[in-house]
Amino acid sequence: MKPVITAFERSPDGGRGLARDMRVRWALEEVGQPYDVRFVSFKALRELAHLAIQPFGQIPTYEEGELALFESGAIVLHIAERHGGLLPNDPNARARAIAWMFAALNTVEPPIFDRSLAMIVEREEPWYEQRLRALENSIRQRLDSLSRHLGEAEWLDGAFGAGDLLMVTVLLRLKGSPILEDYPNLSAYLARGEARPAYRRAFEAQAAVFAASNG
Ligand SMILES: N[C@@H](CCC(=O)N[C@@H](CS)C(=O)NCC(=O)O)C(=O)O
Repeated sequence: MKPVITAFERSPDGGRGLARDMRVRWALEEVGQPYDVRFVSFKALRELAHLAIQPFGQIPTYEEGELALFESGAIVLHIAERHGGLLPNDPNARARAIAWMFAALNTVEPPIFDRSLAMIVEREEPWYEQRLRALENSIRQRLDSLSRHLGEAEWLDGAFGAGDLLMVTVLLRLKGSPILEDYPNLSAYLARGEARPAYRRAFEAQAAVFAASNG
């Protein structure tokens, strides 16, 4: 049985891979699991049928038989636990890999996401420049640490895994910004993630939906 995920019918990111269904698509592509997509409008996100599987009225969701899951991190973890290739078998390495998944979503993503949001909804506020600077300082603190940890390594902890997959999708939001360009090893890390064939397939699938909805 193919799992069914949800994605925006018309993504506000312009098909740049920033909507969080991208993570789930990428994980499914990495493990070779075919999937179906149910497209939802912003209106449908608020309807009871969707709220029954995503209490916060967001995408992505993941349905497979009796299981309905929400939260992109939980979905990626579920996929990684059910298939080989995204988590190491050694228990300690596996625990560390899961720690990197949390680090991506809990520690690195918040200031990056808040900056993107501020650039959209707070631009006209009198305190916008100050807020932007504060968020960019927070991002730099996180990137300093991430860059130091990564050093010249290819991936965060040994082979590519679910932690890298989430971290790359988080850094993607900084693509092309001068902030990321100050960290050549992180820019190269992002490019390595984007160059993975499974990433390309996921990216093209979600970009095609955007192109069709605007064509
Ligand atoms: N923590 C959630 C965040 C999900 C989320 O923010 N989804 C966005 C798209 S990337 C969404 O559905 N936004 C519409 C809304 O919140 O109304 C996850 O990782 O799944």
